Amino acid sequence: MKKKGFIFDLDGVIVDTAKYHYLAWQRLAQSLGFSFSEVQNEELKGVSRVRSLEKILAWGGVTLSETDFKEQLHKKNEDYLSYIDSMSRDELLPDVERVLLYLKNQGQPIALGSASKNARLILKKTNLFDLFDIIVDGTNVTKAKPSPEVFLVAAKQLEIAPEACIVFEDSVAGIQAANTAGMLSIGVGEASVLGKADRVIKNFTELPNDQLDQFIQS
Ligand code: B16
Ligand code: MG
Repeated sequence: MKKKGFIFDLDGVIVDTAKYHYLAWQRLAQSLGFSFSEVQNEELKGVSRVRSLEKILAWGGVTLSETDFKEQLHKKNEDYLSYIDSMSRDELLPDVERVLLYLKNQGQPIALGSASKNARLILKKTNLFDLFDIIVDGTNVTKAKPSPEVFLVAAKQLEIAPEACIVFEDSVAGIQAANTAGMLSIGVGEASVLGKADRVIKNFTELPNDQLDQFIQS
């Protein structure tokens, strides 16, 4: 059996947490006296916590001292974690567990490639932790997406060549990262947003097991 490296983003691909990041950031912006649009929010997906706050403050024309910046980061994460706290397995995105289990049963290497520092917590909460051979998250990388670092580190740890890796991503920055890494990029979401991906699916119901077999054999 051939082996491919299957690399999954977390927020917006495995769990429906992108909406919680949005709510928490929006609440933070409003507390500073402005708001931002859903279109702008697309630019925050896959982007690190620090970089996200820098972008939001620039949109609102707000400057903070280093201490206040750190405090806002902390507050945002506390707010986000309060949503995560009441999250259940119902928030797994459609068919993602079927895909993970099928790949696992086929002996395919599986990695997480996420910008989130909360990734391990969320995987444990949703009982998916053990399905991953490798986890690379915001605590393991120095360069955020669109740098390919997170996916290249995952490929290296899986011991699979980048050209034999398939990345599932919901963010523009993540698709760019996968493309730069020389991997097959599968966008999960809207084709109008993820046009640079090699292929776009709305969700995993569009990837039946025979399509996964084709990825493995290709
Ligand atoms: P945290 P992903 C990313 O996760 C999110 O898309 C992005 O919105 C978030 O700012 C980033 O993680 C950092 O997350 O604040 O939990 O460390 O999509 O790369 O799995
Ligand atoms: Mg994501």
